[in-house]
Amino acid sequence: MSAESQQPGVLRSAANVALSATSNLKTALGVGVTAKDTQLQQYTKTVDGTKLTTEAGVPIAEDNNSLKAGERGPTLIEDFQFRDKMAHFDRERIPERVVHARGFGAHGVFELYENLSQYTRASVLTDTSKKTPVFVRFSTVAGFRGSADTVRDVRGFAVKFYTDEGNWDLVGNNIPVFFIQDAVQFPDLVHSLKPEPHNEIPQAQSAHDTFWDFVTLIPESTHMLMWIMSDRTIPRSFRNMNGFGVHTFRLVNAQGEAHFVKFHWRPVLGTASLVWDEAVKIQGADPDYHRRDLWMSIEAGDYPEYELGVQIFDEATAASFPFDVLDSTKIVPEELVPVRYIGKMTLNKNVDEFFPETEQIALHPGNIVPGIDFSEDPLLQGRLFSYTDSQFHRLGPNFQELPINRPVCPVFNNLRGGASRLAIIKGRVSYQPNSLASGCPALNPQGYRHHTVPVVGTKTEKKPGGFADHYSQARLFYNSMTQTEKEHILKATSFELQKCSSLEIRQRVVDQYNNVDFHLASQLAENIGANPPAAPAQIDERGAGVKESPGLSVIRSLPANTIRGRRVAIVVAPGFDSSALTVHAAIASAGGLPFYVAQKAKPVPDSQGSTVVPDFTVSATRSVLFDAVFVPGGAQAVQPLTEDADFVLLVAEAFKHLKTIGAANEGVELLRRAALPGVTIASLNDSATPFVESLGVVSTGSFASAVPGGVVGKVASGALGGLEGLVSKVLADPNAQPTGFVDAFVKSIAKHRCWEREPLAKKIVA
Ligand code: HDD
Repeated sequence: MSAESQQPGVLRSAANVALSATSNLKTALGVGVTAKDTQLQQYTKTVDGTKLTTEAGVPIAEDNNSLKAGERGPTLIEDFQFRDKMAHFDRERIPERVVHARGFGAHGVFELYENLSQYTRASVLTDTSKKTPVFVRFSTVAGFRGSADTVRDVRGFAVKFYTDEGNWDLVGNNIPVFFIQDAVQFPDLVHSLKPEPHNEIPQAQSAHDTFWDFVTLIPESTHMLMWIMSDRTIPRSFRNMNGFGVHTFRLVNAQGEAHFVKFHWRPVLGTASLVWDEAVKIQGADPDYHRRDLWMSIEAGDYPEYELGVQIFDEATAASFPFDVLDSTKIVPEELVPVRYIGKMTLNKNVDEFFPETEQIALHPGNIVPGIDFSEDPLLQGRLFSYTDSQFHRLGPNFQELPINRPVCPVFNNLRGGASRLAIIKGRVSYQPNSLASGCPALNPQGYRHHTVPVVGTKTEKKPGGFADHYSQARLFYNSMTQTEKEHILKATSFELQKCSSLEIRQRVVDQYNNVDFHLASQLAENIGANPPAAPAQIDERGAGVKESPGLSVIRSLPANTIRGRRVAIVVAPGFDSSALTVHAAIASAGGLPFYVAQKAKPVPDSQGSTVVPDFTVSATRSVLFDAVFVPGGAQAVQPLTEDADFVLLVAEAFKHLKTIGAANEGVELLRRAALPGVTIASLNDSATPFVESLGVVSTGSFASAVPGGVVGKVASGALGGLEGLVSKVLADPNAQPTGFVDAFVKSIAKHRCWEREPLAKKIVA
């Protein structure tokens, strides 16, 4: 049974059954069975057909009533079953991660497209025949374990590669830069971001005084502030999110030659975000929105995929850049070093149990393998201490022995003892060098060697000179945004600062932002009651390396050619017409997820007498949980929908959030009732026009006019076969022009949002 179908108010439909059948089929075919899966099997138990025992294996006859002296008590301490059960329960929780406490993980495989032996001897990056098992944990940074998924925050994107030369962890974020340059400031940064210590408010928010107080006192945060105030920090899903290793690392080849490298992850489904009002509402409608999406897509066999990219450059090239590649507040623009996509990660298995896998996974940027090395980036250097220390605290000294952390290659060394040690190692030797065990475990000449780097200079706390440019790349980021994205940065910052009580801090943000853009700072001042800057700040922009980098903009980079994973609500009431089935089939055939939404949790008959089983009732869901809405026609079907405020809200809110709305035949009446600004619904007229699209609203030609961002349409019954072909054609070729309603609807969904509609959407009350 899928996770979603277990939720109250969520019904199990034929579509869901089909999805889990696919998943079972994949499992039966052995897709995703890796060395790590086989290893984990040794520790995995199922309860089917078993009988209850204590942890000591003693069979249990009574578990619901404790042992008492007489029926009316008191309870006896000799009830070992009660004592053990209670004592274990009392210790079920371990310290949550001090940052990135809320996370969600999955297993998968990494496959390499091209051999990088010119640069590295790491087998994971040189052997294209290998399928390296991986575990990924996505996370938010600030919130506690129980916080909501869609808060504005950086997302962790941490991958453990179980290579045959040991574990390599790429512990990155969905943003390629960081707030600070030196790890010594990390505790201060985190203290400022977390809930304030006196009252532990607010939860999972940077919108409060202490955060903005701190970041306005450290100008190196400016670049990252632009990123976190952008829509990158409210991703649509983990499947629509980039990942970055952030730091510059080194690749070292078999000859001992080193190159610098930056790591990137690119989601195959494209990068996409929520809009802010939607993100806020999802926090209430489904706090598990991101984890549920990941879980369900894997259960459905629609495996999330990410391509691994590298930017490789030598030290001389690095020296020619106007910024320092050891500074984690800087990117290396793609225009200077293009990203080469060298492999793909596919997430194909959900965990069997959250705690032993996702909670106990111990990720650490210090876990590297021969052929990969660190750079001298002071932020990275500090991380190398913090993570092991953190794992000792959370999981104890033998955390590497936990099943999820075990490498898939042999492990032999002279570490011994410590709490909860598992390995039993024969013999009396636990030191090196030794002769009593013939020198074993012996040193391996092919083993890890640190790359030799000449070091000169004076012992000092000073930063390198190149770390002093705090604004040129912040400007590069801002200037690379579309107007829509610039407005979102302004709105997000204005929102956050309205939650800051200190006028002095608000003013400092305006002054800091003036180093990025005069207009942005002036508008911000206007919004938050601060003084506007007197004049633009004079900044030497050459430090950025390039003037503009379109790839930094999500809107400019979105490949508009897939609806995979997009959720479409099809509203149905008794008597709905056949367009619902046509659209349902077309969405599913294009890899989208169609769901029937009805008034009641019982089968809904269509105009021909057959029925569909609703997936959701309208009162138990909300438009924010879908990417598009479709309203079929049907003479009797639409009238009750127009009289139910929940359905009217479903359409109005989808419009506000710039989503595609489709309506066929009488279905346009629900759009009329929602009073969509800028949308004029003409009278019913069976004209030959196949559809009208305007601003993401698509309809049968005769019903809608001047509808920004939507589709309304009339769908000929029995036309599914032809429509299916058209749908795949418009998705394969982004320039293909839709000729029918369904392909226009699907193509509009693939665009994700209709940004042109935003000025009108502001007018809608939803
Ligand atoms: Fe960190 C967890 C990413 C700087 C100290 N960090 C953690 C996780 C991610 C990152 C994704 C969660 C891993 C998981 O899912 O278990 N951290 C980053 C990135 C950074 C960064 C991309 C900057 C480039 N972190 C950073 C610094 C320090 C830490 C400078 C300390 C000096 N991070 C930690 C930690 C955590 C952690 C306290 C919390 C629990 C854990 O490690 O396992 O050690």
